Amino acid sequence: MIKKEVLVLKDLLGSNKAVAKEIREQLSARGILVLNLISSPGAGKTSLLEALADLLRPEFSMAVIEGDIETERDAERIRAKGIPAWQITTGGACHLEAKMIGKLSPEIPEGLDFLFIENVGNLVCPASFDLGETIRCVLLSTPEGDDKPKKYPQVFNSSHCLLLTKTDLVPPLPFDIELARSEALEINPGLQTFALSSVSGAGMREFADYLIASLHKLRQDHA
Ligand SMILES: Nc1nc2c(ncn2[C@@H]2O[C@H](COP(=O)(O)OP(=O)(O)OP(=O)(O)O)[C@@H](O)[C@H]2O)c(=O)[nH]1
Ligand SMILES: [Mg+2]
Repeated sequence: MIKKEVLVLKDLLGSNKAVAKEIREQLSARGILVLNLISSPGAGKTSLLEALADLLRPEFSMAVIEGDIETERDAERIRAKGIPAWQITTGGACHLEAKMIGKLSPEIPEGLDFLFIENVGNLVCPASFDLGETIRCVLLSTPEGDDKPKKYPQVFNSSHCLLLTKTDLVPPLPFDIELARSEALEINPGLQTFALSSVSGAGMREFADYLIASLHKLRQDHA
């Protein structure tokens, strides 16, 4: 029984990987930088996107795919900023899968610069599912505690960048930014790390510049 379940999971991950590869190839060839944002519920993913919208436009265009278990609320927040957004409601599933993104691919407009995918709030399951992103970002917010990288290593290990969010709350919160950063880097020395706040704006320009540089690199690589 256990062996059968393991085989089904292997099969699911294998077919997800194949679809993700196709999405990455197609969207990269179109010059679109795809980002997958992963975090616990409430770490600040939608707030980050709202703040980024102000920094990236009008020079760059962006669109957002929102993943949630229920409600259209996050997509409505993004649309209120004048940004196209699609909401995927999983009805209980704790992560997005590549086939869900694949279904939306034909609707993604030509000439788009950035496609952000906000995953379902969960620090565990989304780590196993490639969505065809070029950059995977894990967000860790200061109220969650600086011990999380060592406790949930897979998502830090599989990400390209780490965003330590809500830095405006330190102090009074006893979150050690350098400890969280160094423990995440022990797990994955290649991580690009940023400490930022969507509320105060601290660190946001640096992150936006990283995104813009990554977009230029993607286009050079696919020229
Ligand atoms: N102080 C502070 N609060 C923030 C910051 N970013 C987000 N918040 C608050 O944190 C709460 C959750 O923010 P969201 O952006 O909705 O978080 P999320 O990760 O999108 O949440 P889910 O989609 O439900 O997983 C809201 O009350 C935000 O106002 C920040 O940089 N500083
Ligand atoms: Mg959200």
